[in-house]
Amino acid sequence: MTSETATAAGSGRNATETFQKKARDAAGTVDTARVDAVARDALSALHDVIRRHRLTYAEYDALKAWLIRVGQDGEWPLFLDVFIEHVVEDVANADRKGAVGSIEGPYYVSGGPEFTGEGTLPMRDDEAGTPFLFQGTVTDLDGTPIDGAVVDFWQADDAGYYSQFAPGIPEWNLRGVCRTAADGTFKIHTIKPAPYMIPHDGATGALIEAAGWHPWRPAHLHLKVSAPGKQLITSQLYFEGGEYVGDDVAQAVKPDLVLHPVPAESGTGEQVTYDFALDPA
Ligand code: MBD
Ligand code: FE
Repeated sequence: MTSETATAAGSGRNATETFQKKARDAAGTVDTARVDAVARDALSALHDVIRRHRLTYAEYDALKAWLIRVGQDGEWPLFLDVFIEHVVEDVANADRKGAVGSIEGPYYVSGGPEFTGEGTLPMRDDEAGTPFLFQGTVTDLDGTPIDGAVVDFWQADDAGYYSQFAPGIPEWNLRGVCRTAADGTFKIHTIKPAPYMIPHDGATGALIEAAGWHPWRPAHLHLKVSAPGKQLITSQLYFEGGEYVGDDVAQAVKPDLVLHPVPAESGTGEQVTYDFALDPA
């Protein structure tokens, strides 16, 4: 154990820095008419909520204090990805014919350790959790396997912590990039994650508690699947019968994303086969 403990502000700071590195180039690309239309409607929706609920000054001040705290805790990535991103994802991927998407969330890092065909994610010698083989084939929409497609994979550990966002975990723990073999297949050896409580000792948790909601997400795997000439898909996978599959705080579960694992052929742990068909770019 390290002396540092995982805190919402700690993971929030890392998530904010990670996003700022990734998003620097996106600033300034939105045109004036679009900002006018969207910002006007967003504000007008909020004005309507204030009128309908007859918001008091005390409530307005509580909101202001809370918004300030979200920033101070570095929790804008967490709050937005938990409560807003699922709708953005639905809109963005509505026209796809292939693999079903889900939200990215705040804890993706590019540049994970790479392997081809089959490999084991970096993990500690005593990594807790049921051994789990996640395998499948990446194809185009016609079902033709894609050689060298990329399955970029990340997940929380058995205690619900992500490497690089909680302290004391090896840098690339439970993260990795698998290139498919010539026949389009991938085999990723990992552990089965546990249900996951989003960091809740910060501003996002304060809202959840004040509203009487819960901070849980079902156990999930994260991935980005891509290949040259194809659209990258960002998704998540869940486990049949898992707690919170029907009640995800981030509303990011879809029926097609629920896995049905079976006992592993190796005799140890579980395995599942899940295929991805990629839409053309
Ligand atoms: C997560 O692990 C996650 O996947 C999302 C969407 C939000 C917070 C934490
Ligand atoms: Fe997650």
